[in-house]
Amino acid sequence: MHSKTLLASLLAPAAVSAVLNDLAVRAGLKYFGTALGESAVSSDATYASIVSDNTEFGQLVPENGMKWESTERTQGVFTFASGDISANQAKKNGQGLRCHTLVWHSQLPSWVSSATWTVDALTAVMEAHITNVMGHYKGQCYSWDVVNEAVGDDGNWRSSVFLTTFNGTDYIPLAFNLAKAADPDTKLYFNDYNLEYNGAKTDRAVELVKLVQAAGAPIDGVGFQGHLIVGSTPGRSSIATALQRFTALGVEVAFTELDIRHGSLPAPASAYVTQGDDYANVVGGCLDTPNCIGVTVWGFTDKYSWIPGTFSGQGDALLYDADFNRKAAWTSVSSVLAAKATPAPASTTSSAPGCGSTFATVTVTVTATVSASQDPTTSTSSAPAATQSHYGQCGGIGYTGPSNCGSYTCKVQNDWYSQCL
Ligand code: 9MR
Repeated sequence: MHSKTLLASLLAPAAVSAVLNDLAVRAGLKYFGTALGESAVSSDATYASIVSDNTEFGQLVPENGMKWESTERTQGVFTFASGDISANQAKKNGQGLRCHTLVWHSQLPSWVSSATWTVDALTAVMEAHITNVMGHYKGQCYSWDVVNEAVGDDGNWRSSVFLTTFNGTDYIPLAFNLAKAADPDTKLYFNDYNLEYNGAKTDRAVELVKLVQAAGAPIDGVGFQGHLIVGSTPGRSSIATALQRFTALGVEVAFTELDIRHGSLPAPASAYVTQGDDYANVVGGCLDTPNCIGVTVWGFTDKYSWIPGTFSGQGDALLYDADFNRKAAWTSVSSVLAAKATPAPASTTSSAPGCGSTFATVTVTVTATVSASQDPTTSTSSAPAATQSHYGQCGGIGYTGPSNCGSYTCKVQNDWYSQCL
């Protein structure tokens, strides 16, 4: 069923110009995804149509709908209407789902954050929350952010009702154990920001993974949120180095909330080019890291972003502008993905996101004749003149495959990628 859905969407006219997830999958990632704004998707038709396109975004994460204040604002009363918006969208559109988040000091209702608890009482509260929320979404989440932002900006453990009550970090392995019991088949993540700089905060996050592992608790992944600033974003190899400190511990990594903001607005035109370079470095660092499994942007349009409300005068951090035009940053991301993407072979099985807890493998059959020059194991000398298939690559820097699209037209998507449309 999902194969048919995906195939239909690949063949639908609306899909032809949207490529980020397609390119990401062909470059070896599981997905390119976005946070979904729960109110924008129901009030803005343009937003809804882009966020529903699984060739552009193969994975969704609710921006707010699954947080504690959304799901259990009153103790013992669970509401899933807001979280279900993303889950239902993902299901309907054949997209994967990251689920966010369970144990976090922020967006925590005051009945949790302001009370004084014993360890036993707070353990029971955590267990009820994790069991109910994960139980509701069981089988739907590729991953859950079990613990969010447990490290402070200075590299010390972040102060919270959890750290205070447990008089230390025991709440962290506890949360992972509770999560495993609630849904054994989802990936369990620690998620935090500013890990990209490889400083004291990154050191502490490495320690966190080790302490969970040493406690015998399960941890599958670390999310690099990636809330970064134009011109101050680390370079590609530095990003890869930071990511690889975690993959060396046996966990996967992903960018989970990527946005790169201008420090002041209006920004000069040159800053939008720099922003594109910064995005390319982040995505490139992930591509350079085996076991960096995907990239999720924290929204896709500057029309809706948390940044101006938090950092006054800053913003324009996303891939589409406020009028839904693709920015230089979109082209940079698509280019860096396309540079690593393998050309579509004659008949291929490609990994694409599915509706369940994993990214399903679907078979996409295309009718391309693959030229010998596309296959590094084959001599090019006797290659027949080839025709690329509908939606296949037909040009771009470094591309050596067929440029003839037969009855279709080869259209330039960016410097690195032209496509038969
Ligand atoms: O984008 C979210 C915004 O709408 C909320 O008001 C805010 C509340 O803290 O949370 C934002 O999302 C955060 C995410 O859940 C965790 N990492 C930082 C994100 C940006 O603040």
